Amino acid sequence: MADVTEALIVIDIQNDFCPGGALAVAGGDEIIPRVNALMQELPVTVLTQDWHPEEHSSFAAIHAGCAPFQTIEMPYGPQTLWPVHCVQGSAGAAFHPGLSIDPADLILRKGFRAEVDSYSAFFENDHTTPTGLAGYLRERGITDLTFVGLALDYCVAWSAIDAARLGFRARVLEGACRAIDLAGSLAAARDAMRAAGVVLDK
Ligand code: VGL
Ligand code: ZN
Repeated sequence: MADVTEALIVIDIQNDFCPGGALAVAGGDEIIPRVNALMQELPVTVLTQDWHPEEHSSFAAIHAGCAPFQTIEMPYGPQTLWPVHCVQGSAGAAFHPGLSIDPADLILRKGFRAEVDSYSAFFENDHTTPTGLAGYLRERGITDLTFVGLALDYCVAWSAIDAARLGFRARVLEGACRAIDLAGSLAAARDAMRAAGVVLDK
């Protein structure tokens, strides 16, 4: 078999991150046709799915006196608080109906521990608890990763930065992403990605 070294990593294209969802990213659904086409071009596809328990610590609603989009200090560092989203088994946590699921080799769920969030597909927000994705990719001999999905400035950026730090070649196709852009988060994420050696592409 020819060596397969490339994978497409599709981050969190779920109903709650698309228009009408609990944490809607503007234009989130617009990227879906291109993402589906990319699955046909790249030999391996991994889909990630934000998958929170009902009382997840990233939800503003469980912190007295806190509002969504405010940042608080957690034992593992600063954490932005979000509206309740992507609750396990809910319609909002389901993949957008337009997204192709069948080409995926692996569907990786993340954020399922109540006490810690997980933006990155590789590590929880404590930056140390692995999801297992790096091991999966390495065992398959995959070295080159292309990231697309939602949201560019959170889960896509954190995933791509971790990938680069772990020694993968990491590329983000910005045209196949949309951002939340909270208080300069998009510009900061772009800077951090470039500094980590992530290639930003159209
Ligand atoms: C995300 C905020 C909270 C993301 C997930 O997929 O970018 N953002 N949970
Ligand atoms: Zn989340």
